[in-house]
Amino acid sequence: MLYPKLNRSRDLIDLSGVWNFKLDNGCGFDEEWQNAPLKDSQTIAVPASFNDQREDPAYRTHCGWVWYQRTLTIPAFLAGQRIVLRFSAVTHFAKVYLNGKLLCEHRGGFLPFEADITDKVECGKEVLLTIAADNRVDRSTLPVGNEGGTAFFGSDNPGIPSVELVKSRRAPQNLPNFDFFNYAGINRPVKIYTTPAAYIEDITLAPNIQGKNGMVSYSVQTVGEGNVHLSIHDAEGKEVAAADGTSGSITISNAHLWQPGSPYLYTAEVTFGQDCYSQTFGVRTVAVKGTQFLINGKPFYFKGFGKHEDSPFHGRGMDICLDVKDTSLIHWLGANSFRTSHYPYAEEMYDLCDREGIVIIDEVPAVGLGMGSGTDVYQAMNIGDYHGQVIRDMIARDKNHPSVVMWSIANEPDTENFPQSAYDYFRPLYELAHKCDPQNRPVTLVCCQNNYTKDIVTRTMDVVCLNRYYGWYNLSGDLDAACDALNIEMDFWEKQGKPVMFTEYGADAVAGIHQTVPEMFSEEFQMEYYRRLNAELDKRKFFVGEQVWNFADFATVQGCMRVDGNKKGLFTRDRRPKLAAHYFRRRWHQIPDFGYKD
Ligand code: GCB
Repeated sequence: MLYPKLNRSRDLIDLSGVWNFKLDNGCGFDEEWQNAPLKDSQTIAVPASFNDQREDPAYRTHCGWVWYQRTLTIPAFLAGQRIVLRFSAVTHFAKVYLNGKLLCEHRGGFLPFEADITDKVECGKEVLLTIAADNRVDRSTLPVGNEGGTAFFGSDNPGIPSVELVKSRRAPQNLPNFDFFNYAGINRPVKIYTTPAAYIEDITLAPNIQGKNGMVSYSVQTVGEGNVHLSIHDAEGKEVAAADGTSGSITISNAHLWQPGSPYLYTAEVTFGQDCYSQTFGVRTVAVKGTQFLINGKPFYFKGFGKHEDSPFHGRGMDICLDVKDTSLIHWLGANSFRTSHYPYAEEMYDLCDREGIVIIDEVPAVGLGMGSGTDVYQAMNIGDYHGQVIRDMIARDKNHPSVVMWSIANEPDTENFPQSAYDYFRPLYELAHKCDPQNRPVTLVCCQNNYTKDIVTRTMDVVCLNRYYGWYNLSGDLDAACDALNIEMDFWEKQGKPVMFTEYGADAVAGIHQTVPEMFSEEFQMEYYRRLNAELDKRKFFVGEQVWNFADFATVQGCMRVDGNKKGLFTRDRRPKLAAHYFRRRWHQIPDFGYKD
């Protein structure tokens, strides 16, 4: 799916701003709120999560539908163009109405959807746009909610009659089976774009390297009559290659490669009849060979983090200034990569990373699948087809980004209790991801700390990605024991003959707590934890990356294990460095992107 752009054939209207908003306590659809201006509405910023925008506690605890509304007028001069209404993400389920009529619906809170409204609006005439968004998470959503149970890190000791009774009486609640606040609403931009009647629907570019040249397979999907012309421009805007036709292969002589730290971008200028579109791309390859992760044929070492889209006031709302700041901090640290834990991020971040030379592991919102449920979720949950659709949609959206080097098809599913079921569930999804990707990038699944000897899924991935908390959730505070246990597990992985990396390891540190003798929750302990574990990881040649948990402190559901959110950040939520950030800054500037373990 193409990102909406303004150019000589396409107009673009951004609907960001202050909209009308109302929480629905159950009567919105019966009263048909979509048909008329919302009564007693409140103002709300779009894009942004609604949850932290007002002091009403219901904005944090609401479970169900919320309504957004505004009027708009498509300019009269756009008559004759094809007009499309596009949502970059509405969390988690959306129904869109134009003048009270249902235009489209979309399941899933982290990927774009759009609807052709050419025949639904009269240019020059005002229309009422209403969006109903559902923030509920349950066993049919990704991420997964734990209806009937407790939220992640919630604690209800079973069997206490008064507790059980109160739970059975209380109104439905969102009980996320994941450790980040369930920020919801119109989290990303809403835009209208136009195209000519015959238009370019999609562009796919798959680069390869042959000697000094770049070979780019391309295909252009179009609707309507016309001829496709494609012209490749270098970073200075000079044409370096050209071709005609909807698909083929094109050679860039003496190509500049895209690589972490040196992000050279080409642009494919595509024309089709009256329409045109510019798609940037990089010439680079990604492959796994033995125990190495290769970018452009060279062994790459991941230095970075799992992140979240999370910030004060905006919640999970797209914040381009924060994205720029975060990429600046990534460079400041000497890091080179992050994982989009635990959902695909806003498209703008991928563009930025293409330009900044930062590497991304791109993850679907499949988090919370089964952990703690005690049942075979793979049999009990009918979610595989939807999970596959989300993988397809994410790859369709992000396939052209050179920054994306690996797909993650889940975070911490249960791979231990029902190993065969887990394997039967994930194997087709792994194969699907490979099949969908025109660049055939490596595919992984991020595995929870578990009995790794029973887990038969993780070891079948292209890269073994481990979340490990030795010294924190296990062997808490005892770093000697943590290192011992880590080494025992690493001996196991060494035998598997795959590249292995940490996609999470970490310790909470409350900024400002200092100790001469480091204990848990102090900044000193967090730093010491990393210093000790890294010394062990450095001894392992097959170990290809350290992504710490987390880049910055972030909001979570309330719970007795969380003090004002998760405090495992190297930075505070407002991006102030903790001691561990300074430690990693010293360490990572000395570790090269390529050839670290040679
Ligand atoms: C994990 C999860 C992550 C949590 C983290 C923690 O394993 O993948 O979502 O936030 O642990 O801090 O507990």
